[in-house]
Amino acid sequence: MQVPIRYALLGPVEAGKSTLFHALGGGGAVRKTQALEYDAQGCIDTPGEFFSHPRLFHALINSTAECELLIYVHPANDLECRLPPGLLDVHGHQRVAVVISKTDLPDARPDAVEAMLRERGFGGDILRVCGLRPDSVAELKARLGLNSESAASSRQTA
Ligand SMILES: Nc1nc2c(ncn2[C@@H]2O[C@H](COP(=O)(O)OP(=O)(O)OP(=O)(O)O)[C@@H](O)[C@H]2O)c(=O)[nH]1
Ligand SMILES: [Mg+2]
Repeated sequence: MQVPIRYALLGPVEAGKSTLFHALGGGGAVRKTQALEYDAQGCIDTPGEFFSHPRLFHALINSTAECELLIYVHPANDLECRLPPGLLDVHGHQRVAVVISKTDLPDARPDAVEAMLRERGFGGDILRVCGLRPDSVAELKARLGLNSESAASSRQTA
């Protein structure tokens, strides 16, 4: 039997996490996220505040421990990264993906943001998305390996 990959969305306030969560199939209304929100598969949307307050890091780390994939979402018009170094590396088994969001904004500077994130030590693929465009979200979903039809996107059980 195949079970969908469980992922968690993390990133600053207003990065577009809930918009993505909804578009990726997590359901629920997109409104200010007040607490951890789970979909039926156990995927998690987190409030940006969890990510900004060091006192809440342990909650973030513990509650996302069961996820195979952490998706760090960073807006294309924000040249500052407040991600504490190493926060996403606590659980060695997790894949970490970086997504630059809101690429449609007039002040979006995805190349500069990507360079800044690389300087902060993010290796691997840095993907881009406009969470308001279904085609862009579909492409992101495929690149993250989250398409449920694809065998590679699922973890095998039994
Ligand atoms: N232009 C544009 N606006 C977006 C995009 N994604 C989200 N937004 C808007 O940005 C605002 C914040 O989006 P959310 O998805 O709620 O952001 P969030 O990261 O979940 O925010 P918190 O829950 O507060 O941490 C909303 O008004 C969205 O409609 C995008 O790709 N482009
Ligand atoms: Mg939210």
